Amino acid sequence: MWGGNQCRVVMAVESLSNTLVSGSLGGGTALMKLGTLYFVWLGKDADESYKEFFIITIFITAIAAANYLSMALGFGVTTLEVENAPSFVPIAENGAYSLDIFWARYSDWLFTTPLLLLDIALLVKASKETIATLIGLDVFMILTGLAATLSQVWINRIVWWAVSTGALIALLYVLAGRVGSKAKEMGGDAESLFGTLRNIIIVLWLAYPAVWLIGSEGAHLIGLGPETALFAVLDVSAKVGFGIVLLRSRNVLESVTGTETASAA
Ligand code: RET
Repeated sequence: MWGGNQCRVVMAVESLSNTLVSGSLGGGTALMKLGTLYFVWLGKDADESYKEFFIITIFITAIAAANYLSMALGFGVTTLEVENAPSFVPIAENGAYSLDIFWARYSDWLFTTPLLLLDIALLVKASKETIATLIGLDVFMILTGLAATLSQVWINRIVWWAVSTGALIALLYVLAGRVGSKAKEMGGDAESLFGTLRNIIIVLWLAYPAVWLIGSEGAHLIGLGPETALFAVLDVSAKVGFGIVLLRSRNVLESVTGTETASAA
């Protein structure tokens, strides 16, 4: 049995973790909302020819703000019983534990990750086939990631995680390969803006499966508090950071869409 002191330490750690969870969700909501307002303001005098980039990016942060709000208010959360966990999962007792799942992450990512890819694909005027391939792989990645998160037998969680990670690697391969060569054809500022956005995607997106694996959804090496904070930093950087880089490059958007009018004429 635990003594009073140990009990107090556990309670202190728990309340610290709860603070980190609610702080990250509240902070995430606020930053996504601010990002949305900033993009609306930036786009107020955007030309029709490149307005689509503003519309897509505003939806990305607005959808994320709504999903973050739902998690912060406790709506986008559910509890799951996991069994047959290996002994290195610290919270498992006889292989079983109950897990808080933020399903609203997936309803966020299901819509916002395709929109991010659409932004970068439209920038280099990728073909419809390439856009369909990217978005198909992306939706497959998020839905198999959801299967990982909702699986109740521990090893199945890891199997689905591996399937989802395979889709992410294929997606990044298409982005760097096929979409990259389209960017090379365009050259100039468009190519270098593409390079920056592609690097943001490669670095940040690869961190998601890593956080999932070490976090509460995988091996539970870090608790729900740090995991929620890490996801919030990744989400804000991958959406608001990405949007700032893209939408503040108005001259590039102008030149990309300007060429389109010229070549159509
Ligand atoms: C999961 C778990 C299973 C394995 C993989 C994942 C990848 C998620 C990614 C999410 C990207 C989200 C973004 C949000 C924008 O803010 C589902 C975590 C591969 C890549 C960019």
